[in-house]
Amino acid sequence: MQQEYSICFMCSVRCPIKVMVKNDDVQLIEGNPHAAGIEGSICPKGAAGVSLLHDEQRLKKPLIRTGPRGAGQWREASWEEALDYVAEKIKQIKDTYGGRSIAFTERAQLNSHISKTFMQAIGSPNYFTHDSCCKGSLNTAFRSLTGYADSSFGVDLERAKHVILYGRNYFESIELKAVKQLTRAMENGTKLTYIDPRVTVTATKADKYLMIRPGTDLALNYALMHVIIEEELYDKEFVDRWVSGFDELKKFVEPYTPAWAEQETGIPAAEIINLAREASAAKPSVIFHYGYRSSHYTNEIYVRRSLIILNALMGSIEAPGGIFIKKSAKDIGKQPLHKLTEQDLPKVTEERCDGVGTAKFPTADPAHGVVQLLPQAILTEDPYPIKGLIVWRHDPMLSIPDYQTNKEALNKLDLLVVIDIHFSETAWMADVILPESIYLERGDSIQEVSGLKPSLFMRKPVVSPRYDTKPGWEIMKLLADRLGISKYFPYNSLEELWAYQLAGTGITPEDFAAKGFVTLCQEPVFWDRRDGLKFKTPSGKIELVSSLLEQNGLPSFPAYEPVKPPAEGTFRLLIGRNVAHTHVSTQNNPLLNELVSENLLWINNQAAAKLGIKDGQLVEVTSQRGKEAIRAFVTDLIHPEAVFMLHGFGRRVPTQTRCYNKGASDTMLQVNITDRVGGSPALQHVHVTVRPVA
Ligand SMILES: Nc1nc2c(c(=O)[nH]1)N[C@H]1C(S)=C(S)[C@@H](COP(=O)(O)OP(=O)(O)OC[C@H]3O[C@@H](n4cnc5c(=O)[nH]c(N)nc54)[C@H](O)[C@@H]3O)O[C@H]1N2
Ligand SMILES: Nc1nc2c(c(=O)[nH]1)N[C@H]1C(S)=C(S)[C@@H](COP(=O)(O)OP(=O)(O)OC[C@H]3O[C@@H](n4cnc5c(=O)[nH]c(N)nc54)[C@H](O)[C@@H]3O)O[C@H]1N2
Ligand code: SF4
Ligand SMILES: [Mo]
Repeated sequence: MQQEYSICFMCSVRCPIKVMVKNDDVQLIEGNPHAAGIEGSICPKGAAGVSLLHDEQRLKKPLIRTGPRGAGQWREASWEEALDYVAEKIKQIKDTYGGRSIAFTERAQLNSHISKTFMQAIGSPNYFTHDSCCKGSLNTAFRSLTGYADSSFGVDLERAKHVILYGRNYFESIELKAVKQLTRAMENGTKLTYIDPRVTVTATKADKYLMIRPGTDLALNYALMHVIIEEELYDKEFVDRWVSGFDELKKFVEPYTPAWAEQETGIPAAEIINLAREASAAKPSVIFHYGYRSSHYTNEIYVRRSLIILNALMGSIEAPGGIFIKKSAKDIGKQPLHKLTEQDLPKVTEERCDGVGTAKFPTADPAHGVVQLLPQAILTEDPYPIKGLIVWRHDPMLSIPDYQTNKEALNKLDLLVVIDIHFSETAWMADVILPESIYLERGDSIQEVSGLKPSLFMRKPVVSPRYDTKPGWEIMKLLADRLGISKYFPYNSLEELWAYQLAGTGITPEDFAAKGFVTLCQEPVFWDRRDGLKFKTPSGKIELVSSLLEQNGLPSFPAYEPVKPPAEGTFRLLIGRNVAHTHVSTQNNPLLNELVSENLLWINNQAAAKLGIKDGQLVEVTSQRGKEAIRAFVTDLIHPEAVFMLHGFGRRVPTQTRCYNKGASDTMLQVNITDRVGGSPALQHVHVTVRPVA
């Protein structure tokens, strides 16, 4: 049996793995025993990579649509024919409407520098990632306060004395390393406070669980700041040195007392005061976790800002056991990996179709765009027509709220190309499907992981492709060749791509053989909190009164306004993930489908009793956008104002037989509204009615 090191891709956390291979087949997948923090462990999804490899229902050959969109009529094509077809259509659209009329969307990934290069070379500004729908508002919150994107921050769970999680459901919506670190820390006495309208697995592990009324976290945080400032519990030295706008904050939070917040959140004032005091007692080794998914409400950016500000008040930024700025290779004086985007590419001056980076949407991040605005841009042709869309490792049909509108938008395109491994709902609408080899069958661009100890990780093929599939970097190169832009893709093989990235670093692919990764420094790097912090704001400080916001006429501290509560007889629809599934990717995986084959509607027992709903009964959930059937889970573990379902079920693609029509789709019910400052969709701004199905 061979042993190979690579990187998992059953979700985009990308844990380092060890794969046991025999006769060109995978026997077992485990965590990489050499990787700090992981030490050999793996999650259920990671282990189920074997069943993805053997799945007969994944995409096997390029397909060209023969019937109406969404009718499921295809013919198999050779790669030559499929790529020629796509290139010809791109040329036609480009000639008629200009390069800007081609959009591209992907889940940000290791090869994103290739996708960005492709878009720039064809002259389009419309490169999107999934990011806005995940954590766009968190990104803007971080940039508004520190000048850094959210991806530049990490949490030092291992050394923290007190961790406070706001719906950051670590033990179900996992990052393996963080789960291990938090568990170890708790064994050593770290305190965990968990705040969620729902009793999750993480809640059951916490020292203190607070059931908050959905959508009121901002009220809680304003009251916490009120107590921390009034009782002078903040880190004065840190605030004096690194924070600007403190006096404005002090004045602003004055009216937001714990008694006021109790009315709004349902959390007793005494608990709020207690939390402020306990957290401060642990400072600076305390983490007010800023969250991961930040696509809940329209005030999301201000919720996320309030969490980051709480850390600033605790002085926990760049303190051991606090939140830290990730160090890149460059930060520690090492040559970073080369990216294709460093080349002298054609300048694209057109404005983006979502308005990001212009006066229409000045605060969201143009590096990602705001992808949930794409369906409207396609439908209205405002500011100009979008006629072609390339989708790589993303399922916008399900990952952008409001399924029916997404469908209308995709229907309007002249060209929809999907690069996936499964028949996603978006692939089902495509003109051409280009099947990618799965992560066990392909290599990708080498990954530079920033952090306290920056390192490089390598994904490499561990078995040969089972079907007529190709790696995405090769697909992009073959398309580029046909579009006359191949000079920007100076590689013909994985080895050449790696060599391009590694040039001048002194590191070779062989250096990854022993452990699967190369560490660029041995000891964790913290910057000096007295003098060495490097914030990227105009003032070089953490700007509570934000230059980014104020320059664009937006407030740094808007007066608290409640998120619209559900009317009598309706519920707020909350969503989330669980440990057996990745978003919309794994519901059809043979093993994972066996673990969790449908989602349930969590509903409060008293609310259910009023509606005559019994545990396990089929119910109909209706919103202003759609209607779905799902079985009820009647419980006192959820706030009475809310119902909850897992994302990713209620699937409509019949060839995915294991998950077809199982459970309900949140996307079908959601409304597409955006936090116009932060950039995330407000996925939980939807109110639903629930009734038993006889
Ligand atoms: N309605 C609703 N929308 C949401 C969310 C929600 O809870 N509800 N959650 C949001 C969040 S937090 C996120 S991160 C996003 C995630 O949104 P997505 O990125 O769309 O979801 P995923 O399930 O990660 O992956 C999407 C597609 O990638 C494909 N895929 C998997 N591996 C590979 C591969 O190796 N190569 C290729 N080419 N394709 C592959 C899968 O088959 C799937 O079709 O959704 C966001 N949008
Ligand atoms: N197993 C698994 N792990 C994953 C992923 C996956 O797909 N599967 N995806 C990864 C990705 S991309 C992401 S973004 C993260 C997501 O990780 P998390 O951000 O932890 O997100 P969710 O699973 O979306 O869970 C959100 C939680 O927020 C709670 N919540 C809802 N409304 C409120 C509210 O108003 N206030 C508070 N305080 N809580 C509320 C919900 O009840 C739910 O328990 O998970 C990552 N890890
Ligand atoms: S969390 Fe699980 S599925 Fe995601 S990368 Fe890590 S092992 Fe793979
Ligand atoms: Mo996410």
